[in-house]
Amino acid sequence: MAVKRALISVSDKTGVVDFARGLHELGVEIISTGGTMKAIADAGIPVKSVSEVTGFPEMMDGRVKTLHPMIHGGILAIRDNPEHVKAMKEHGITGIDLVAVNLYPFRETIAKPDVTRAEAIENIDIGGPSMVRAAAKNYKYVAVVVDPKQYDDILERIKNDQLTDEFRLDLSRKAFLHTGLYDCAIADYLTKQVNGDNDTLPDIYSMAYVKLQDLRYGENPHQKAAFYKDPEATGGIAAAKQLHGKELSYNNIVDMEAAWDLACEWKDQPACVIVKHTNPCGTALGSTALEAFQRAFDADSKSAFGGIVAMNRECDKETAEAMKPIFFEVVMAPKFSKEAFDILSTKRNIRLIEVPSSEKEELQLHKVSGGLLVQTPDNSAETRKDCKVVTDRAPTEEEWQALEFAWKIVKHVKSNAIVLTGKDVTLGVGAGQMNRVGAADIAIAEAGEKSKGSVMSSDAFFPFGDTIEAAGKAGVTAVIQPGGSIRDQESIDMANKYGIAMVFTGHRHFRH
Ligand code: 93A
Repeated sequence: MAVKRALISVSDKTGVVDFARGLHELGVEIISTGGTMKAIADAGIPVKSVSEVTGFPEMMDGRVKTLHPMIHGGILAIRDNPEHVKAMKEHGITGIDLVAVNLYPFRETIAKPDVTRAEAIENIDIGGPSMVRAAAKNYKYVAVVVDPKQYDDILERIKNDQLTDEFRLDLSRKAFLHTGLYDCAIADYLTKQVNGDNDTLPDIYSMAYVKLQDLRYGENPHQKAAFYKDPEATGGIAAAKQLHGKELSYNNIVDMEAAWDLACEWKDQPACVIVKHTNPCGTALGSTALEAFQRAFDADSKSAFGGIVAMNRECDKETAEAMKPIFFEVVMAPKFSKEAFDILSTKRNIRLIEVPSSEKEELQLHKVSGGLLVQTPDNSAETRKDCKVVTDRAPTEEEWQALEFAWKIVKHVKSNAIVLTGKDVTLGVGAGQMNRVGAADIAIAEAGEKSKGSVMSSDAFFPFGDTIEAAGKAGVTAVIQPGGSIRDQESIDMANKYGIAMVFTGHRHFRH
């Protein structure tokens, strides 16, 4: 497709002068709006103002610049439709073959701390999206460019007559996505304006996620899958950087989320988590990253095989050396030292992932057929201050530390969840059982001899005294649980019988 005339109107002026120069050198006539035109003209490149084309000045603070039949007729006309050609002739409309537009910086504006609603509204672009959508609709005759990163490719293609139908269709797709996401950002902002701080979730949940990559397959090889990203997100798993290893699988990413979430529970001390099938099989704190890793691994070295490791501290040389002989699918850390990278990257089957920290609270989504469940994250984090001692004996200082540690972990284990720990290392984890005493039996069996002197956490209350009985027989000395069962007294009596110190948190942490 030959390009004779281009309209350039951009808020982000990155690369626009070079692009205009390139177009000019290829013999393309350029028309442009105020600020863009100035940038191009200042560089000595010939450019015509939109006002000259429309016969109208830009008016109303620029709200009306390009919204005119001389512009939209030039973009939308079907070039080989006699009626359209006649209309163009009659009204002196000249065709526009290329539209390069990027929009008023709405997202950047609302991200500013003290932005007013008026300022945000003024930054809603109307003329820009209209041109982008018009050009995208008429992709058979018009090329639409919304991203400065595309400029060089476009110039190259014009030069080599490679602005093919297929390529313009792809530009059109990108353009509609661009305006669509822009409108979603506006709708989200306005939803927050309407709801204020009243904590309600939006009436309409708009999912504006863009594909990050196709995955080889889903949970199983016969399922198709892809990974999508919130274009606004700067942290979290979707923003993680893979430094080494094979492509991540669907299950890897699910497990990475679980592991990273738990590792981020501790800020002041090195922590390490090893996850299998979304449940932590080993979690530990240490004075160094190495110590935390070794203890998390030793907690259940059998299950750790092929696991996902997440650490809340840089992966250093010593930790990498300790990890090297063991098969892990993924190792995640905020950073890998150069030595650690050199050591682990000799292994072909390990994936090394750096995860940027993310403070943003995201809603949690769960798809059901024909609908979507949305909830705020489970971010309540009870400490001993929130707890009520319900037994004759109160926990010792050592037991309190262990209970707080165990309570943080049980929140990240599938319900029904029972976790046995020491002061800063897990001893047994019972996950995803259909009855609570069953989960306890698994955790106790896993801990073996180490269950003597351990503490136990439970994600929800005990409906009967049987779990505490099992714990007492196994040598558990303290228990943390939400409380709230009509038969709480049965569990309290049982705890007193075994000399167990038990505390209620008042909050449960189901994870289904
Ligand atoms: O205010 S608008 O919604 N009305 C318009 O008619 C219009 N035409 C272009 N915004 C409009 N634009 C936008 O102006 C473009 O999308 C672009 O972001 C910006 C470029 O303005 P300038 O060239 O003056 O910097």
